Amino acid sequence: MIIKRYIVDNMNEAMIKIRYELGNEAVIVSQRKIREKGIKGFFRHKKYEVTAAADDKPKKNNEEIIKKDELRNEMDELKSMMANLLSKQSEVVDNTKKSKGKKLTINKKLLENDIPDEIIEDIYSKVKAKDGKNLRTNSKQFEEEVNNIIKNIIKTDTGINGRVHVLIGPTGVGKTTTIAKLAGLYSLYKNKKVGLITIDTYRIGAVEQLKIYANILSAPFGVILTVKDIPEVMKTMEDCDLIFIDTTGRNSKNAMQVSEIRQYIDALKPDGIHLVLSMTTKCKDIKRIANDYKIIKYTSLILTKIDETDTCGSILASLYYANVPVSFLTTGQNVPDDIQEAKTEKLFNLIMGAEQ
Ligand SMILES: Nc1nc2c(ncn2[C@@H]2O[C@H](COP(=O)(O)OP(=O)(O)OP(=O)(O)O)[C@@H](O)[C@H]2O)c(=O)[nH]1
Ligand SMILES: [Mg+2]
Repeated sequence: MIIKRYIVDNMNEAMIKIRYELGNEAVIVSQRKIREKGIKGFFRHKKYEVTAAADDKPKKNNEEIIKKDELRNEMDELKSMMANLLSKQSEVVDNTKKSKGKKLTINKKLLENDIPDEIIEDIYSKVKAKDGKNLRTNSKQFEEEVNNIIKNIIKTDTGINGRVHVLIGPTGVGKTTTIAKLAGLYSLYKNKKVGLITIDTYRIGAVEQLKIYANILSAPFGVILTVKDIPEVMKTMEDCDLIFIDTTGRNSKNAMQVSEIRQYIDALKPDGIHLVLSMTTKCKDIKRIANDYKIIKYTSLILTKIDETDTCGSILASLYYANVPVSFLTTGQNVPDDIQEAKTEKLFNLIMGAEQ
């Protein structure tokens, strides 16, 4: 308990002083009017003597002050910690931005050429696995390794091995036109006797389309209506060095239609099954088509309409998802000129956008 005496001019002054020094809980124990001693006191105003008591208030106030000081210190500490953290965080953000920036410069070429993220990530992880995690993504060496891995994905199988070749693939990708180009290439430039067969009796005009090319090239021509016709039609082509067989374009999403083509192929037992893919197709669709057609065990890819696209990531996507070599590229509508055998360097340049 603290007891304190105040000499004040009025009670208002007493209350202010008591509250300030002893706190709100202080009580006034006594109050009385007084005069100062001596003759001077007689002429002065009266004063009040007020006695107040409080329960350990000042001590409590001191504790509060101490606690407040501690709190302030802690707050200051927290503030400086926060400031520290924030500056570190912005450093991290800056570094991430920087590393993203660096990665982007290497990715740029791949991304600009529409190479799917999935393939880019796989290439990057292969480089990292090969050369350790220390290789900087913006280094020349890293870029060279990326190029090497892309070149390893590119497989080519130039030329037509064996006698019988079937072209399969989605609708409108250029199967019939490519058969005409191949027939022209091998009969006109490589002196082969070429026979043409179609099993595409589904689409109106499809038979006529190939027959016209056969007539121009003076090549034997046959139509297979059912699987049973195969031996007979093949017999008419006995003297041919090469036989190209055209099929109906099929949406790979329709498994029934794809397996229908497969029945013919199982019976034909061709030496080469060429999946024809247009390079104007989205990479995501190429992935699906390449997978859906795998039930027909295609042996090579013919990539068409290279002339119709500015980005050839679709070439890498085709190779990556199909995992068979590319045999030919076609680059326009002209029969037979707009076709060429696939070469690694050419494909690489197209993929990296170095060649249009
Ligand atoms: N620009 C360009 N057009 C092509 C190329 N190859 C084929 N075409 C064109 O693509 C169109 C379709 O060609 P087709 O040969 O009929 O295609 P298809 O795959 O046989 O079509 P379906 O039998 O209906 O499945 C035609 O207009 C061709 O001239 C090419 O390399 N470049
Ligand atoms: Mg066709």
